[in-house]
Amino acid sequence: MKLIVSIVQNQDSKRLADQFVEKGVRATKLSSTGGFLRAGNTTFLMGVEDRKVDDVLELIKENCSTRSQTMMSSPSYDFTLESDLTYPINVEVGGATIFVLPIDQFLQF
Ligand code: 2BA
Repeated sequence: MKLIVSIVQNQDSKRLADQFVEKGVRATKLSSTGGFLRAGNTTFLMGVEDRKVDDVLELIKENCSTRSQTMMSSPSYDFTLESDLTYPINVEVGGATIFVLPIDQFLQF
């Protein structure tokens, strides 16, 4: 059995959660925040039998899109002439960031 941790954009999370229910994939949905953009995203935790891991990864791939997001550059504090100027930068946010981990034990009481 594996633990799949999948960080997805909020825009994709409802559709993905619906797909998990429809396909019988058990998942826990957590509200999370990206460390870089400081914007909300969604983290799914899934305990998945080894033989189903590829199917779940495919399901995530099909339901999550890469998007471009604009953020303002951090203000500079070096007091040069341009110091107060911030400017927009485009950041490509992936459809899903996924970790697949081995599980030692899976228990339910
Ligand atoms: P954020 O940390 O908010 O990052 C959003 C996007 O900003 C990233 O998209 C990446 O394109 C860019 N980015 C992140 N850190 C950067 C940096 N130091 N310099 C320049 N650009 C940077 P993704 O890579 O698709 O990541 C989407 C979200 O997945 C991340 O949101 C974070 O919540 C999570 N994530 C990505 N890689 C991770 C990792 N190695 N460990 C834990 N969480 C991760």
